[in-house]
Amino acid sequence: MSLEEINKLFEIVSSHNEWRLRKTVNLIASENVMSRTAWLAYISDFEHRYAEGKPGKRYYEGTTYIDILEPWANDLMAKLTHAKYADVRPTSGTISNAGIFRVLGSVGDKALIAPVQAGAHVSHTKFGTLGALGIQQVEMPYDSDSMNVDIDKAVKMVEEVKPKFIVMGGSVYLFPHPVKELSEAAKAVGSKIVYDAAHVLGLIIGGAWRNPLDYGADIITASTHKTFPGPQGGFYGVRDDEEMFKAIYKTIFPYFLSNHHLHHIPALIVTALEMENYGKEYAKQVVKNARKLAESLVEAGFKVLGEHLGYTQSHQVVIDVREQGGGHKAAKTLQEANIIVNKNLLPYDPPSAIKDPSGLRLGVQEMTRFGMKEEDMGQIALFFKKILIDRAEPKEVASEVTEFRSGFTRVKFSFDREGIEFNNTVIDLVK
Ligand code: DSN
Repeated sequence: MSLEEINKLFEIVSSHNEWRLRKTVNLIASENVMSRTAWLAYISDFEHRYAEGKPGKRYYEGTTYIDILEPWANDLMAKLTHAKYADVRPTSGTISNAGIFRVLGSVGDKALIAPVQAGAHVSHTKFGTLGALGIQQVEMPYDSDSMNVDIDKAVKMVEEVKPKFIVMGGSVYLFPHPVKELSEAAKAVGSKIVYDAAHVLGLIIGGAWRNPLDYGADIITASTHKTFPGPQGGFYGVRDDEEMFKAIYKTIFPYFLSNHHLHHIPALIVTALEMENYGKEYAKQVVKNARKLAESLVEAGFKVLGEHLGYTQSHQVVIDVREQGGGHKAAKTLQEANIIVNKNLLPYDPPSAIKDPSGLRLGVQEMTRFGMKEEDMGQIALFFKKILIDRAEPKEVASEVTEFRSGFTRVKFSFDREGIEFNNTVIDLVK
């Protein structure tokens, strides 16, 4: 290992940082950025430590401070999501789902899931965590008009199949799944409702998306880094069933985790406190921006899904780019122009189109966090037109995008400018 190699490493890391945090407009719907305050809490010695077991009853010594922080994080997340019990140890939303599915079902049992066309996440399916646990997937019917679960047919399905549990919530997620509408039927046959709020957690906490736990869901599960702008990680909250919570808690460790990632907990607390203070304002702006982006893209000549439903109730906008060469080409071209998006299957695409689907999924949460408002969404739509419809040279548009982005470099809806003193950060102690 030479100094040259280390320098090269830092050059790559700093190029990435500058590219993604300064030069590009990021519209990946599953990402976000932490505030500076959260980031400083994230880089700590907790990164190096073990704390298997429960706060106060660990298998390791040296856990004095994490034993204060972990219950604090659990209590805050429970309060913000209206759960009675919460657990922030899962290292991802999928690990949360694994623990929950393992407790609610056994090999051969049936689970009802939202249709893939209505945005179900791969972990809910036979191709992901559900399949790995040997639980059978029964997909609820899709209604293309409401772009959602077909409620009447799904109620009948619940009554007939009597699944152990029902999973709603999704990854391509414009409109809320019908939790309330299915909850009575679920209760009547003893099925639990699991709601995967990975994408919409920040909107739920900010009051811009209905809270599934208030509408009959038994468990909420999520990742903590999408519309909830925290460190990468997972969490779950149980509405009120203590026995169920205890069973899931005992399953996450040791079945799906040994150590959890302690360093994410202080940053999670900062983000949760930011959401408690600024979440309402942030979530409202996210949804306003998403609608405005959809309308502006239509004005610019794009086909945006869900027009008859007002395009979106979330942070996402979904567009059909077949006329612009398909999802694969459009996403690559936008990247050359410093706009980062992901290609996505649309409800009418066959699964085989995964490598070159018809659509793009866009999310406005990160740019909203950096302070963009409705007029900025109009500008983004104009960039899309210039690149994908007018076919301007993407590399030439790239500098215009970076110039535009230079007006949005500070994270808003955070404590970053509240005069917090940062003492004994790792950066101070290891110098
Ligand atoms: N793959 C993530 C997303 O982009 O939605 C979810 O895990």
